Amino acid sequence: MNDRDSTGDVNRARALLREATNVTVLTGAGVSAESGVPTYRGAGGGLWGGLRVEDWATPEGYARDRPRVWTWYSDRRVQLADVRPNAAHRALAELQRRLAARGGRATIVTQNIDALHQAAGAQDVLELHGSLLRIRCEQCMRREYVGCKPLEHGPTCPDCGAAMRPDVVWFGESLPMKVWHAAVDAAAACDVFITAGTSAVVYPAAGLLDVAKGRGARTIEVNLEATPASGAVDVSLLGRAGDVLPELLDGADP
Ligand code: BV8
Ligand code: ZN
Repeated sequence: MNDRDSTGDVNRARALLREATNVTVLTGAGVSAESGVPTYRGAGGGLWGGLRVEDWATPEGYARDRPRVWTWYSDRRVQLADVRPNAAHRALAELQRRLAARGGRATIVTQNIDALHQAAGAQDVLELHGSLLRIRCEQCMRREYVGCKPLEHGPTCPDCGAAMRPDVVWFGESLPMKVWHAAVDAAAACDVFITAGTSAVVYPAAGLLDVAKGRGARTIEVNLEATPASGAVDVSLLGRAGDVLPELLDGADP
């Protein structure tokens, strides 16, 4: 258990969840860290296969060296075959079930591209930055599920013949609009907004906290360390997401 000196904060967060009927959760790489997926920055953050995300997860990086970027995503995809959801993912899927059982709703909005929320049983996950497990056509946007299989270079689109690419949002690229609008709606409609395992530096995702606060939601952060969001939330819980999130569900039904 964490050596947090304020279990009172956990009780406050639990009380907020108990009274909530509509919860929105924004997750980042820290929620998958305990599954062994490296984070991008912050505590324990690392490079991906020696490549800086900001240099290579960009249209310029792709134009510079398509095969290298395909191999980079292929390696990350193949690694996912041995990765399982952790207690944090399972707790959020359970939170969805418990809220649904009492006529409420919990929406999971993730920046992660590892599909681990879905693997843990979460429903209707909003993937702001796409997914490692899909590729899409550069022209007609046809999407294909490829799972964890290695793909050293992109196939061509069966519909229009154009090149396919990883179905991942790169820096400087806009987010999938339908997903983004659904995420903004979920942040605007919730009673409680939880931001978990994110360094809160990548926008527009990090701005969802402000949308929720602006509409009067109470806010909770779960992270190993302080982030730019910490000063703005009602309750900041320092600890591992795999410990803290299940703790929020412990005991009384939130
Ligand atoms: C957009 C997919 C506009 C790729 C990612 C200059 C030029 C261009 C753009 C910008 C610019 N300045 C700002 C921008 C906007 C830019 C941005 O925000 N940049 C940042 C770096 C300043 N954003 C964009 O470009 C976005 N698009 O703005 O479009 C636009 C509009 C219209 C038309 C055209 C354009 C697109 C952003 C998406 C980029 N793609 N990934 C890939 O992964 O290969 S972002 C990348 O960072 C990941 O997706 C990741 O999800 C995201 C955020 O990182 P986190 O999830 O927070 O992970 P991180 O490692 O940072 O932190 C982990 C946290 O967990 C830490 O706090 C750590 O303490 C904690 N932790 C660790 N272990 C645990 C834990 N917590 C709890 N428990 C643990 N066990
Ligand atoms: Zn196509």
